[in-house]
Amino acid sequence: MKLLIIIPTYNEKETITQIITEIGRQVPHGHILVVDDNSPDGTASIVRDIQKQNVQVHLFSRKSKEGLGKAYIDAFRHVFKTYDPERIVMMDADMSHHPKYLCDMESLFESGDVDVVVGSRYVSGGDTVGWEPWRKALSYYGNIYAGVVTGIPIADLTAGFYMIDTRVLKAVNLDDIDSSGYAFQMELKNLFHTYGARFSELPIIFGNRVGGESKISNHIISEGIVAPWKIRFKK
Ligand SMILES: Nc1nc2c(ncn2[C@@H]2O[C@H](COP(=O)(O)OP(=O)(O)OP(=O)(O)O)[C@@H](O)[C@H]2O)c(=O)[nH]1
Ligand SMILES: [Mg+2]
Repeated sequence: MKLLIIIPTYNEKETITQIITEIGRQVPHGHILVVDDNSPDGTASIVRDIQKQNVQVHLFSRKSKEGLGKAYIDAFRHVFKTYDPERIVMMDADMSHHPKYLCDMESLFESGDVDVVVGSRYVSGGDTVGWEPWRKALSYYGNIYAGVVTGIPIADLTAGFYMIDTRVLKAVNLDDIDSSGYAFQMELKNLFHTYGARFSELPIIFGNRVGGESKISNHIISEGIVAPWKIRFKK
């Protein structure tokens, strides 16, 4: 398997069909693994229906919602054992990370000198559209703050859209991560950076979710404020 796209879901029945269809259009060779935390809205049963028509769609059902970080780490271990793809994509289910960028991410890999491509809002050509001004400012200044505190040379440290060489993901110690949300994204990038992974940031336009509800909580925001200091002291 060359490419496996992991999509974590919690109550994403409104967008899951759209994102799977669009991924199929953009990268027909890609396999998709939906990692669902027993969504009460029945997201998993929609995926099971899609699986009847599409053998490239897979489902990993978890018992309960434990946050994005735990869902991804559990899924990575399952993927290493079950599929072992050449490259892994991490992306949200709500169409904020548009599948049209997947081909460009793959092209960046073809050069042979990239291990991790990050879909970035904060490099030239990238942006966020549809967010309220407070959220845009929180994300923009939050990323500057995180960059200064951690020293990691990535403009979008809270980005959740990646294409990763599986060898790099296998090489880092995922047990080092104990957070979710924005903090998880920063900790994961820190592991790649410490390992010496070669990054490339692809400019993306991050759109507002096209349906369903945000899972952001005050806990996720406050964890994100503390995370850069935890990373700095770990280094
Ligand atoms: N499996 C799983 N998925 C989750 C969990 N929390 C969030 N997600 C998924 O992670 C992705 C990102 O969550 P979002 O709520 O979209 O976070 P966000 O994009 O920062 O916030 P919005 O812009 O408001 O959508 C979505 O696909 C969610 O369904 C969780 O606890 N378990
Ligand atoms: Mg979202």
